[in-house]
Amino acid sequence: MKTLIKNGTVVNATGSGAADVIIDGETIAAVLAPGSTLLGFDLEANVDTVIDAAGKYVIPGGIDAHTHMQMPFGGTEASDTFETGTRAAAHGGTTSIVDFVVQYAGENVLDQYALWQQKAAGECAIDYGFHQILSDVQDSSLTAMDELVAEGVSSFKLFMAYKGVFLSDDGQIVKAMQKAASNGSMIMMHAENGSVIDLLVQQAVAAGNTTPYYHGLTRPWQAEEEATHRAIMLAHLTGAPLYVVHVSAKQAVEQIATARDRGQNVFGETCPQYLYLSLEDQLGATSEEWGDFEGAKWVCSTPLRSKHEGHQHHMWQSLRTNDIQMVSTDHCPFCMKGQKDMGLGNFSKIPNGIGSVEHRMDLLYQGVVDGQLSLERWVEVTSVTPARMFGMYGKKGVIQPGADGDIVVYDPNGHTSIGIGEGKTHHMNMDYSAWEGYEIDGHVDTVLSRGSVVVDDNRYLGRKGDGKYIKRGLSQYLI
Ligand code: DUC
Ligand code: ZN
Ligand code: ZN
Repeated sequence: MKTLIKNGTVVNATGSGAADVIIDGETIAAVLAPGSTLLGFDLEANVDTVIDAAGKYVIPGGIDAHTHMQMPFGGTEASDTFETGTRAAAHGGTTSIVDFVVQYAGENVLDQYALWQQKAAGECAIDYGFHQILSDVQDSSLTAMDELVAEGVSSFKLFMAYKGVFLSDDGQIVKAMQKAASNGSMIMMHAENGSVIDLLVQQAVAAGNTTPYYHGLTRPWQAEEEATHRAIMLAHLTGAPLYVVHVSAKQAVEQIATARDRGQNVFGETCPQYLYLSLEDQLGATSEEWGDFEGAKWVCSTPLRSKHEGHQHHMWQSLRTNDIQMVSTDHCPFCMKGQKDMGLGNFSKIPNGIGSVEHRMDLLYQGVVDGQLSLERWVEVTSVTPARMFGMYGKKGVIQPGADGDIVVYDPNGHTSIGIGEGKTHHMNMDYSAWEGYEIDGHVDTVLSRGSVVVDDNRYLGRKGDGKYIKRGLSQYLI
């Protein structure tokens, strides 16, 4: 099967220009000047499929390096399965995800890894890799870290919050960091001070402050800044590379920027919710159906921040200046009915998470339209850097000969209405959209995963099980 994508503007991180792309089987075979013949060969007559991308961008498929499909969490399970979540991702121009194997305290890391491989096998619409969550860091977890790196799991997420569920104490964190420093893997950190948060939550609930808004107030930016600083210091002590996930507070960004200026291997990820949504949106949210519980739709951790404190502006700026390197979603969807509503009368029982895997490429493209990012930086923060950060670049994250044929044809003159209301839609397994009402000045037209068209003009043409496991290497940012 040979495909020619002609007349488009190919966008890589290093620049963009008119080019035709030929895909042979699953792999990009050539990127040529528009209308080229190859040694006199009439390309168009010798391929099976021609996609006309005139007036459109041809970009490397999106890579969402932070998703939680069917994750058991908060007394329930994230509502997207590997099947539904990866299909939704494909609709939105994401052709690879990196999800998280979960090891809760007391569980065996390698058993959990085998379980997650089973859960995903034969289910995914697009390619997928895994990070490994470590909760308690047992001796066997440390040896498992070496084995997992050989399996292509080269990054390990630790938590400084969620005591009794995920939290590792500082000694456990240091042990895992020492191992990462020795085997070249990446430590990912959920950086919030869990003890402080637990106390504030307890006090708020005791005082009768139980609506979703208090979720944000009891997870203040100081708790994020403090934990980010501590994680950076522990990484410095051990020599481990550190990737701080879902950064929402500008003060946490400043900690990351300072460490980077010092030459430390510290990286930061933010998510669309911290670029667009605020605590005030959550406070003001009300509906006939849910009253002030409507705000539960946006309960996630780290939480939304106040728009009066300048976090959103700072986050866009940090993406431009590379103080923050990339954007993932932390896709962790829950339905309002039967899941989020477990927290009616007590916000601390609301399962934490927002679903965005389908909308990341569009929401970040809107940043290009709004003058927040260049076209190339859009591709960089959504595809190129995730590929480099997590050992996939070359195959993923670039349009060049030898790379996988993971390509999105994006129409800058198209339009996307996000949500679930009349005439709008999404494909995530959720009974609401955290993004309802967002209008995007662009559209994902055609999505190819390893050379096969999986989405065309909003129609899904792939099959579950098309997606293959990505055996990742070490981060390409480390020396
Ligand atoms: N934050 C969330 O909002 N959901 C899943 C886990 C996390 O850290
Ligand atoms: Zn987290
Ligand atoms: Zn997460």
